[in-house]
Amino acid sequence: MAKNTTNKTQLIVEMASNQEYFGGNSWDWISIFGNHNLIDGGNGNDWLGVVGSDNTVVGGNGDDVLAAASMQEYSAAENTLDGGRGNDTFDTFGASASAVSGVGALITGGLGMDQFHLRQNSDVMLNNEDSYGRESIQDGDTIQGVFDVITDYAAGELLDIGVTQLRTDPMGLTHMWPGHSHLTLNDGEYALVRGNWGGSGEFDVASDGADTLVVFDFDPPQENFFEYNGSVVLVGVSDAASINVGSIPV
Ligand SMILES: [Ca+2]
Ligand SMILES: [Ca+2]
Ligand SMILES: [Ca+2]
Repeated sequence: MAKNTTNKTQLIVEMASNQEYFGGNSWDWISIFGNHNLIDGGNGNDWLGVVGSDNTVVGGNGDDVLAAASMQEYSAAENTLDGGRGNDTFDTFGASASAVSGVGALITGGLGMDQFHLRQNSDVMLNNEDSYGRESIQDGDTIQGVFDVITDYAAGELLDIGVTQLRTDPMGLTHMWPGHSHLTLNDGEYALVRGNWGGSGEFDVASDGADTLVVFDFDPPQENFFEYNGSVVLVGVSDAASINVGSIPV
């Protein structure tokens, strides 16, 4: 399909893979279930959603909603969301299998005051064996998980992660043999970890790092050995005071 310059609203809901969809100048609703697709909303305030992996969603001009849900059981979703100009809203959902790492949604807000509603859950853990037996994380540890990533988070943009209680104590560890430890938060807490994002599903803990990883426990209470956690990398964000955690009004 070629670029779309019509002014007619399109409503598209399809199962597809390896396809391209282009919205026109009006508002469009495009919702695709499948992998390796391109969805470009064009101008207007569009609603664009994908369920699957390796999809690219482009909002373009307008105040768009871009949503990505993972449906995979064994791999990270690796969807790319690009909001473009306008005050865009991003939604992520999904859960990954145990011990999987990678990127859930790679998000670029673009121009405007964007907001982020993130509910991607994964097995967030330390994968360096020397963490075994320690009480908490420290510089030099490597956190692994399926991270959402915001490449251009700007100070004050609203981050809705389902919890609002900042943990000020160091995160605890639940040790699992062989050689890894799960990050442990109380239900309803989030924590900020400074470090350096490795470009995929690894984050190196360093108190003078260039990036911040937000880890959050938005699950209903579970009394298992360990819980999955949400996680989002804020690339290039090192000032905790610039991070605005709250709730997007519905
Ligand atoms: Ca459009
Ligand atoms: Ca936009
Ligand atoms: Ca934007």
